[in-house]
Amino acid sequence: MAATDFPAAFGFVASARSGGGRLPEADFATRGGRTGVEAALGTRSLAATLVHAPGFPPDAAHARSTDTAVLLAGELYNGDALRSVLDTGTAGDAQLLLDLVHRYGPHAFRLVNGRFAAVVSTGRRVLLATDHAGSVPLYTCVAPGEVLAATEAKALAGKAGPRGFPVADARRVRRLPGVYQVPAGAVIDVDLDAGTATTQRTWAPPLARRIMEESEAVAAVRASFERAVAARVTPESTPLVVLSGGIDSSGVAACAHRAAGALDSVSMGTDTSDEFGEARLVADHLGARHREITVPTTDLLGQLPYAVWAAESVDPHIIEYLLPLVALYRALDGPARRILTGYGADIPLAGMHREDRLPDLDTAVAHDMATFDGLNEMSPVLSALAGHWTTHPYWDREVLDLLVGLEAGLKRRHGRDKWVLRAALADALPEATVNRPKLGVHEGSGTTSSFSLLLREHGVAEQDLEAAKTDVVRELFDLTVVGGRRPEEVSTTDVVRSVADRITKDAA
Ligand code: IOT
Ligand code: MG
Repeated sequence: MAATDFPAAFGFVASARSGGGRLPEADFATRGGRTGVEAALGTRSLAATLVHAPGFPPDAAHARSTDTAVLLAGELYNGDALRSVLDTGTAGDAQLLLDLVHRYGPHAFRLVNGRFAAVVSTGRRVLLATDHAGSVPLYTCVAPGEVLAATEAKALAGKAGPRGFPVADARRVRRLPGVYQVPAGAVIDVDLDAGTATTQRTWAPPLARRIMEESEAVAAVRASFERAVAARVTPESTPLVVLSGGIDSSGVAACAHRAAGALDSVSMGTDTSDEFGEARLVADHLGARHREITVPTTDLLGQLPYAVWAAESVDPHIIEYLLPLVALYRALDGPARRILTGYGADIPLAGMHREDRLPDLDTAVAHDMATFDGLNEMSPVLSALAGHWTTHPYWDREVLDLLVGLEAGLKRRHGRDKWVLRAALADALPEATVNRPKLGVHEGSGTTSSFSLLLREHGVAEQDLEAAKTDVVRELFDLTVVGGRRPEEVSTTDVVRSVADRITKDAA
């Protein structure tokens, strides 16, 4: 492991104030070393606690000039392009952002392709910025004279109260009054004295669709995707891919192997269900060093509090997708890893949408692109609770723009779902992998069915299952994110029992 294997910081809690600095302390799910940093900027200050890979000081995560300071969690993938518009050769992602902000102001963030959350204190203004996908969640609490910001909502629990000003266009966080989530692809621009804020969008999903020749589309997808994977692989270490053996993660594995010259892969299953054979086929084909991890189903459901604590999401479907991954990240022993996933490929390609009609397929794409924000399904905290850093190449800004914008007939073609992706990766993978139908992680691991079974065992009727799952996830959110309970102190069974009792009483 080397310093450059990881972003300089995974997360932060920050305070931008008029007056002297106040170093904010907070609880995080993100594991790592903590370093306090402080910039005095004349009559203002920016102070923060950064969470980072242990043993590596987060120097590249903060930068300052006389009147401006920048904090960054995460990483940038188009650093070379960004440097090309500056005269200086800068080192470190935060310094690069600082130089860009000097040149472009808040519009700097329109140029960046990355996985990050950032805070900038400049003049009387505080800028709070997310990447296009909001893939590193960012929360804030604003009052005249002080802006608090953190990459986890729980870090702001109890810090806002009634003094939190409303922030236009930002999402309120359940049961945390005064705490708001910065939208995906946005810069919130706060006037520090007044505590007022305006939001500027730096990215929006394309609404138009491009018509392309088959071969042109296939080549464009392959080239763009290879670039995205290569940007996420570091020279010093072997990448680890979480591999189901489906086309999405197998494509990541093939390109990561190509970019790094070596590959580790890992596949997760439960005692009821796994995709080990399908993943092994791909690992053998690529010559990857491959591992299989089996998590007993009761352990898996017992980790629901961790999934909700990490994701800070109250969507039960999303939690079912994320739970097996959280369990997998927690089961990885050994040193911290840089992990690539195939997560998110199904959204621009409507891979979860099992039907042939193109109008419905494009409706699904448009719907999912309009509703992903705030679900936190790409949050780095899901793995950072076990010290690992994840990145999702299908949601690279360039790949995503391309995939979303392809006309639906390239996504469903020749009787195949995700056709353009399958064709783009055909020469790099076994034929059986290229043609394999979609199986969601929640299905492949049996998560959805075992969660349903647990509720039925507690007396929940079939028609109440969805509502019960929603209530369980909300209750877990209220306990761990709002209430500050550690996930190891929270019992899935107890929460399921109390939700089931309430629902069966209501039904009686
Ligand atoms: P799925 O596509 O099955 O899994 C997402 C990623 O998790 C895979 O690409 C792979 O990297 C990893 N993974 C899945 N199963 C395993 C396994 N058994 N072992 C190791 N790694 C595994 C849900 C889903 O079907 O995941 N995610 C969709 C859709 C999200 C919907 N969100 C939304 N509409 N906002 C996705 O696009 O990833
Ligand atoms: Mg997938």
